[in-house]
This record gives sequence, C-alpha cells and structure tokens, in this order.
Amino acid sequence: MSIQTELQNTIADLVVKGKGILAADESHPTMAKRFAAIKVESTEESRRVYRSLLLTTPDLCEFISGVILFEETLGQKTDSGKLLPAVVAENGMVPGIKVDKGTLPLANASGDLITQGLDGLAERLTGYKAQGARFAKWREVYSISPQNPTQLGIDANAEVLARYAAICQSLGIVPIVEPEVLLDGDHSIEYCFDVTEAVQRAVFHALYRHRVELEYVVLKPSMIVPGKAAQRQTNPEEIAEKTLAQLRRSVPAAMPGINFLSGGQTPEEATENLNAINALAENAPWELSFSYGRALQQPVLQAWQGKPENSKAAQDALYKRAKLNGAARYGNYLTEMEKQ
Ligand code: 5MM
Repeated sequence: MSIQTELQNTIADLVVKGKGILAADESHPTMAKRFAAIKVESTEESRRVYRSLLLTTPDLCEFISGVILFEETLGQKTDSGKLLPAVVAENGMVPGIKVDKGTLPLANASGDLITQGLDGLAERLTGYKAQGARFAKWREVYSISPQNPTQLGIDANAEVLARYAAICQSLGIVPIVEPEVLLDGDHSIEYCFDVTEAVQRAVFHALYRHRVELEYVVLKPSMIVPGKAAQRQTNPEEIAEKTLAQLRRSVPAAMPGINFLSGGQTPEEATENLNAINALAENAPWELSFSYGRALQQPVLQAWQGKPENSKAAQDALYKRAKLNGAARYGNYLTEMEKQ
C-alpha cells in the first residue's frame, strides 16, 4: 500500500462523525499521579491491568475511533495473552502512539518549554508501526504569564511540531499535532484567545514550511477559556463562540478534524463545552471532536479503585463518558443525560 493510501485510510478511520479519540498515553510520572489519587501503586502490571480494562470496554468503538497509547502499552498483553494494540484494532478502533519525550526549559526563553524526541524519531516510528500504530501524537506546551509564551518559544515549538509531523507523514503515519495552551493563571479569556491564535498561526506556518499535507493531520488544541484563577469565569456559549472564532482565523479548511484536549476541565465541563462548540459550528469546515485523557478517564479511575471486582463499573463509566461526548459531537448533549 502506498504511503498516500495509508494516510488516507487512517484519516478516514480516525475522523468519523459522532466519534472521538481516547488519550490513554500518560507517561510514567503522570500515570503515577493519576493512580496516587486512588491509592494504587503505578507499576508495569497495574498499568497493564488498567489499560487492558480501558481497551476491552465492550462497544467502545461506537463513540471512539482511535486510542493514543503509551510506548509501554504497545508491548503489553491482556490476561488472555492478546497484545493490546491488536485488541484496539480488533475492537474497531485505530491504535496510535505518543512519540514525544516530554518537555525541558527552552534556553533563552525564560518560562517557556520545548518538547524533546526528534532524535531517532524515524527509527522509533518504524518500530511502532510494526507494532500496529497507525497514527502518532506529539504535544507542545505553552504557559501563559505576562512574559510567556515568548516569540522565541512560539517559533521554536512550532518548528519542532512541524518537523515531527513531516517525519510521521513520510512513514505513512498520521500525525496529531497538539499545541496545548495551559489553563493555569489568572488571565482573561480574551488573552487566551490572543495567545492561542499566535501559537496556532505559527504552527500552521511551520507545517507549510515543512510541506506537511494538512489533509492528513489532526489538530489537538485547547479550547479558548479564561485562566483557572481568572476573576471572570464564563459559560459554554462564550467558550464555544471564542473557540470557533479563533479556529476560523487560524486553521485552514483543508484540515479534516480538530480533536480538543480537556486540559484539566472536569468531565462534565469538557462535554458541555464540546457540545456548545458543535451546536454553534454549522458549516464549519472541520469535524469538531475530542481527544480527552482526564475527562474520559477520571470517572473510570474513581469507579475502579484498583479492584478487579470494580472492572465492570469502570468500563461502564468509560462507555458512558464516551457516549455523552459522542452526543456532544452532534450538539445533542443535555446535562440531564448525566443521570441516566
Ligand atoms: C494535555 O494532555 C493530553 C490530553 O489529555 P487531557 O484531556 O487530560 O488534557 C494527553 O494526551 C497527554 O498528552 C498525555 O496524557 C501525556 O501526558 P504526559 O504529561 O504524561 O506526557
């Protein structure tokens, strides 16, 4: 199969009406934090058990088109001995892989970060593809403060994201590009809009410079929201209106899909905001969906508590959150559905 056909097929399987992406790609330190909240030790075995539970949730493919996995998961097996990426594919979803290696401070841009992992990326991707991954994900992180992100930070991060995307496409792997503007701070929603616009314009310019074909890329952005500590908080309608306005300014219509991250919103907020975005998005050129980690998994962890007897309740919690976000994909979610 040609590279072009591989990319086309993966986009067709990933960007699907009514469905979104499950982010289950937490690195070891993040997983340790998530497990600590339910008093479970993060070990290779506990992560295998938990992620097997997620990926074997019955009928998850009704609302989930793809799953982002962590490197370790690619080689792990269910209790019955089936490799987890194969389980994802057999259950009607596309396996993907987080390929960045986390962030470090960016020199000469105090307060900004830069993501690591380009060295040897092509070789790693070739290995991941052999293990079943058909798409990849790479996250750049931008803090908002009176000084950040700096122009240097914006440009350097865009360059790295575009180089990653170009390498993925050359190997027939669809890149998810994730420029995450963090929620932390007391900045206004208007300031978040301006920063996100600057970040995304730089990202798309870099993608253009690196000849990345936008038709085979998925954007994973943050929504336009006020800082967590901002004096004026807001509502889903304003978040939707500002998020769509910012995307319309920055994102070319050639992009097939935009899958938001949840970034610390509660599961209910993330669903409500996605719903408001879709309710307002008539004639938008892209599919507007989700690629949530915490907003899908938080209720699952709460239900599971590390106990095998809670596995069914945990899977039910994942199915429910996926279903509600599936409804939000059409703007059909109602808060009453939470009680069902
Ligand atoms: C922003 O984080 C991504 C989306 O998750 P949320 O919906 O919870 O915001 C997520 O895919 C993230 O990139 C992975 O969990 C990996 O994070 P770390 O920090 O472990 O590299």
